[in-house]
Parts: sequence; C-alpha cells; structure tokens
Amino acid sequence: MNRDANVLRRLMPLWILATCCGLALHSTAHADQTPVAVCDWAFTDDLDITPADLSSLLVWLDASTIEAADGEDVNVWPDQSGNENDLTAASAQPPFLKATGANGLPSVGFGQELDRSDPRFMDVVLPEPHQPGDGPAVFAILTIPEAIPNTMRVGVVWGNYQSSPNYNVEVHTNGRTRWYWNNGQRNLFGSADARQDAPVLVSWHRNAAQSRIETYLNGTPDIQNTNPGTTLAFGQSWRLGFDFRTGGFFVPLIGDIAEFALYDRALLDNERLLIEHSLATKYGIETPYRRIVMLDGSGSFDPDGDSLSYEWTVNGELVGTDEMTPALLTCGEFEATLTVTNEAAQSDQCSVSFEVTPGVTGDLNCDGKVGGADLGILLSAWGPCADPDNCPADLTGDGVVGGADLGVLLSNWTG
Ligand SMILES: [Ca+2]
Ligand SMILES: [Ca+2]
Ligand SMILES: [Ca+2]
Repeated sequence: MNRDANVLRRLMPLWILATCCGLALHSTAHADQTPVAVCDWAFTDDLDITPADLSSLLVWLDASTIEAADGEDVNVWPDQSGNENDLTAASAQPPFLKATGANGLPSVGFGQELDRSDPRFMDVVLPEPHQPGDGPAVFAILTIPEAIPNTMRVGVVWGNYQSSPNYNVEVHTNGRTRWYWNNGQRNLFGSADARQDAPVLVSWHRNAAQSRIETYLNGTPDIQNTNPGTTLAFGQSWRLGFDFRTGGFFVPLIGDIAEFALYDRALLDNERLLIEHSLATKYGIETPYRRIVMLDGSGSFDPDGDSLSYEWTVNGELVGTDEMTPALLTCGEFEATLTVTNEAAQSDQCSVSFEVTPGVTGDLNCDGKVGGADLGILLSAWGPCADPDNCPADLTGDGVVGGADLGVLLSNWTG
C-alpha cells in the first residue's frame, strides 16, 4: 500500500463521521419546531393577587404585619416587598397601631389632630437610589378625617422633599390628590375628595413612555395629565407620612395608612386594576365594577419542549405576560391575542373573541348591582323587543319586556 492510500484509509472514517454528523446536525435543525399558541378564557371570581405578584416592587407595607398591640407605638413597619426596606420611626413622634382602623383591619395612625399639632412619620433609607424609570406607581390605603378644613393640606404620604431632585405624593387642600415631581417641574392636583372618614384607595402613576401622569381615588380617574416631566433617579432617604423639611410649613399627614406599595416602574393599566381590585376587596372599598376574565394560554406548547414566554393583549393593549393572565374588563366585546415565543425567538399567535356580560341577572347597566338604574332601563324598554336577538332587558328570552322580566329583576334586587 502506498503512502497516499494509507492516508486516504486513515482519513476515510473522519470523512464518514463528518458527513454523518453534518447530516445529523442538519436534520436536527430541520426538526426544531416552532411553538404553538393555544388560547382559552373563562370568567372567574377568584383572584388571589398581592402587590408582590408584580415585578419592580420596591416597598410594600401592610399594617397587619406590624408587631404591636392596639394603641402601641409603631417603631418598625416591616417591608413585605422582599427588599428589606423596613420603615422605622426615627423621632419622638412614632405613629401608632389601630388594631381595627381600616374597616376592621389594622391601620397605622399618623397625625390625629386636625390642626396638625401631632406630626408622626416613619423613615427608610433605600440601599440604592430610588430609580422609578418610566414610573413610579404608588398605592395607599388611607383614612382621612372628613372634618379637615378645606384650606388645610391633608399631608404628604411619601416624599423626599428636602433632597434634590425630589418628589412627593400627597393629599392636598379639599382632600385632592396631588402629584409633585422634580422640584415642582410637575405640580398637579385632582378634584375628588379623599376625606371620607373611611378607608380610601389612592394611587399615583407616572408613565413616561406613554406621556401620562394619573391619580385614582377608589379606582376612579382623578388627575389625568399628559406631561410626565423628566425621568430621574432620586436619593435614598424617604419618609412616609411627612416630607423632609426641617423648618417652615410642615405638611405631616393627618390620618391613617393601612397599606402602601411603591413600584419602580410604570404599571400596565391592567396591572393597576389588579392591585386596585386586590386592595379594594381586602378593605371593603367599592371601585368601578369589572369582571375578571382569566386568559389561559396553558394549552400552548413547543413540540421540542422549548420554554415559552407569553404576551397577552386585549383589544390591542398589553395586559400581561403570564401564561395565566387575569384581565379586569368592563362589559363589552373583546378580542384577546396571545403571542408565545421560544428561546430561538420563534413565535406563534392565537386569538379568542368573547363578550363580557354582567355577572348578575338583571344588572342591565353592568355595575355589579341590581337596582334602580337597572329598573329604569327595563321600564324604558317595556313592550315587544325591536330585535329579539339584542334585547338585554328581555331577561326571560321570550321577545317581550314585561311583567315576567320585572319579576326576575326584582327577585335579583341588590339595591
Ligand atoms: Ca422548538
Ligand atoms: Ca346595575
Ligand atoms: Ca321577557
């Protein structure tokens, strides 16, 4: 055997190996299959969500986690966000626990005198500068005395006023929500009155990407502004129930705080609604009625078992990025679209259309109750249905709005 034949014989297995593996790799690439999106949905009344279920939670305070008896000083309010941003009472003016201050649940009493003669507050030094990005989003359960004079600011809920830049979220004169940002670059006031002698849910939202600053009182829009101001990082020292001014016109909060949550980002509208729903349900606060639709992408799969990410939109608006995403929707017609994407950035979409209807028979205006407004709608539709297929007041489905429908409505009356 000459030398060339010898070399060829030695190289032959390598050639076969390379050919074989090249083919194998080639056929593996062909076998890699794209994901399959599968959409489903259902109404649910069961929504178990807390502020910690959303990302970028920086501080979460819940008075029920405080270790103090009724009337005792609150020296530490433990942070539930997982970031160990506990608040401490740094002065001789600690707030105190009210064991049943918020519709039977605990709250923390800050200033109790209408003339602001007993300021109380708590401090936290965050481990890093507070960087709200496009946000922040702030939620608070407050109880504010109705008797506070119109001309008196109710007080600062959260702020770092003496720093620069600074911002605070506040309830101002006439019980109006206030948004103060970047040394007054944005200084906005709502019009609703938070002085209700009962727990109210106040939330403040900045969404720089969408050019929005908003506040909500019990889930109802209050401040609605389109100039978000400059996106900034702030300092590390923050105060709850006061601002940081050491002299001049102090603005300690008059009232109680039962719960507080701060996010370092802008929330989606649906995310805001989920947290509002959670807090309002917990404290027995009435917010605008919405039904919970569970968008279910759990039937989606990748044939090769690649892990998937999920993105749900409803009528084109992003509502969440979980396999199971709850959406809070008013009555109407909707199309939900799911996009699933695998690690190789291959994706698939599915859509499902559905109609959100009142959860209670006889609730013709979709506010979650059966009452006078619904009776008015029924009476104004009295008689044969013009279009029996679209005749909501015909509760019996016989093509006529009459005594039988009235009977159904009255039997479901909630007032
Ligand atoms: Ca695949
Ligand atoms: Ca109704
Ligand atoms: Ca009927």
